[in-house]
Amino acid sequence: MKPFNKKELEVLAARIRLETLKVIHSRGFGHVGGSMDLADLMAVLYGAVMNYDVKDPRWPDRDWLVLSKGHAGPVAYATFGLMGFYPLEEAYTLNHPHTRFPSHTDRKLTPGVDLTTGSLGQGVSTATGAALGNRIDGRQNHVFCVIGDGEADEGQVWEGLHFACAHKLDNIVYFIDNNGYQLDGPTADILPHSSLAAKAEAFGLYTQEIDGHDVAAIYQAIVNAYAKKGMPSCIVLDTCKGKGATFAEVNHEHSSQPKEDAWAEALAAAEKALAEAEKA
Ligand SMILES: Cc1ncc(C[n+]2csc(CCOP(=O)(O)OP(=O)(O)O)c2C)c(N)n1
Repeated sequence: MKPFNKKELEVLAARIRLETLKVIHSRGFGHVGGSMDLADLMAVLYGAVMNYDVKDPRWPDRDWLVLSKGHAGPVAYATFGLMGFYPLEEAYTLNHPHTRFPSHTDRKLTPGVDLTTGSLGQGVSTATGAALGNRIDGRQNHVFCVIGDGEADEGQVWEGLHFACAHKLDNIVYFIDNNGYQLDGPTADILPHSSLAAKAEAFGLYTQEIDGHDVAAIYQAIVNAYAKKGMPSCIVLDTCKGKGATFAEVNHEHSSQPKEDAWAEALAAAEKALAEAEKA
C-alpha cells in the first residue's frame, strides 16, 4: 500500500469521473449512475492500495478487482486507461462493434479486468473462489469484490459471503455500493434490506460502514480490513448514485441517454470539478 495522499486521490477520483463520462459519451448512453458513484473507491484502490502491473495484467501475485455489479464497466475502463493498461482513448469505443470495452466487464477482452461479470450475484461466487484459490497457491494478494445494494437481492451473494466466512478468507474484501437505488427504483421499495451492514456482520464478516465518497475513510477502512485476520471483510459504502454527473445525480438514474446539451453540461461540470480538485 502507498502512503495516504488525500489530494492525489481526490484529483484522481475527479479525473476518473471525467473520463467515465467521456467513455459513456462515446456511445451516447449507458450506466452512468452506478459507474460514477464508484470513482472514489477506484481512485483509492488503483491509486494507493492495489498491487498490479500494467505491462503484465495477469501477473499472478496481483491484487484482483471483481466488479460483481458488472454494469459499472465504464468506471473500470476509465481507471485502467488512466493507470496505463492501454491508451485511454481506446476506451472511447464503449459498446461499439468489435470493441474491447463492452458495457459489462469481460476478462477475455479488456486488460485489467480480472473476472467476467454482468449476471448479478455471480461475481461474488467467482471472486470468493479466486480468493480461496490464491490462498491455496500460497499468495499474499487480496481480492476486492464490488457488490450493488440491488444486487444484494440475489441469494447467490449471501451464499458467497457464507462460504468466505466458513473458509475464513481474510484475503478478500467485499464492498457493497449502498446507493439506495437499483434498475427500476429505490432499493427500499423493491426489496428492503434494513441494514446491509448488520446482515454482513451477522454472516460473520468484519464489517465497516463508511461514506463511500470520502477517500480517507475508504483508505482507512481497507487498512483496518487488512489488519483483521481469520475472517473476510465487508465495507458498506454509502454513496450517491450518479455522483458528479449533472443529468444523472438528481434522479439517481440507472441508465442515461441525455441529449447533447446535457452531455456538454455534465462534461463541463466534471472538468470544473477536476480543476477545483487540482487547485485545492
Ligand atoms: C441476474 C441478473 N438479473 C438482472 C439483471 C439486470 N440488472 C442490471 S443492473 C440491475 C440493477 C442493479 O442494482 P444495483 O446492484 O443496486 O446496482 P447500482 O445501483 O449500484 O448500479 C439489474 C436488475 C442482471 N444484470 N443480472
